[in-house]
Amino acid sequence: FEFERALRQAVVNGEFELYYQPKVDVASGRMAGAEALLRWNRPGHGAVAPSAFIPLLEETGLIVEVGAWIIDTACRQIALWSARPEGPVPVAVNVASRQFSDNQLQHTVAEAIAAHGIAPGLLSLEVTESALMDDTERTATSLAALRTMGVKVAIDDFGTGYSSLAYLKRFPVDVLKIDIAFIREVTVDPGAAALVDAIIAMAHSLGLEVVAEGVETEAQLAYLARRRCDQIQGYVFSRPLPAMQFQHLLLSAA
Ligand code: G
Ligand code: G
Ligand code: MN
Ligand code: NA
Repeated sequence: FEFERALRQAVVNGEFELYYQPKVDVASGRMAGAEALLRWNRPGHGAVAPSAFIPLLEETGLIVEVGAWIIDTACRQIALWSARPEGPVPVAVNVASRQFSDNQLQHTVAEAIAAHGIAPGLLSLEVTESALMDDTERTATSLAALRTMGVKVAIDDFGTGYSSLAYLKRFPVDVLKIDIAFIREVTVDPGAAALVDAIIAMAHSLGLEVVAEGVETEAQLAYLARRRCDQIQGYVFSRPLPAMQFQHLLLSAA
């Protein structure tokens, strides 16, 4: 409970920070965007592991308030990078299922886009399969409204959630992100490789882009390039970085 109180204070005290992990276009090798990842610098404790506080933010519902801060902060960063010669940079933020539950998400996103004057297509939302399944009607309505605004939608951790693919028709999306578990095995397990091949083929036949997550080795990267995966994200290129360091990388790669 002390931890929960500290989390509530963290919002007020500005202890949260967004890190940005590059997404790289496989064909050209160029940076194609970033995923924003939440970090908590807890005074007296240092950086708290995301796995130690993000689930709690979701369980307590604090993620709705923190999520609004995340969306606003990402949009401010998009505006800053859009004004630079090495920009613009499309940025993806993660959205938890709790953020769909009050129908406020569209308004939160619309306000942030307007406040910072960004092109809506530079923002995308990453939603896990299980979050999509939590409250299907409401989530489908929200996502449709967001896509009408021009915001992009990605399915995160694809392949780990539900076996039914029917929802790909129900939730019109733009991007599939292949879960790290498949990428980890892709060069050693023929079964994982077959699944990765199938996901890429299916995504492309549906007109979706595919991003591979958690790419750590040159061998994984080479495999994904042969299979025409669109983008990769992972330690092979870069860890998540503070905004300034991301910007330096952007400049040196330009
Ligand atoms: O960042 P990794 O950096 O360790 O993140 C761990 C987990 O926390 C991942 O499942 C990631 O999707 C989730 N996560 C990271 N940042 C955010 C965020 O801003 N919002 C939500 N809802 N989840 C996040
Ligand atoms: O669940 P989601 O995909 O939103 O979160 C991405 C998570 O993956 C973050 O925790 C991020 O730090 C982590 N990550 C990013 N690249 C790599 C990688 O190459 N290897 C591993 N093990 N984790 C990664
Ligand atoms: Mn994600
Ligand atoms: Na993921």
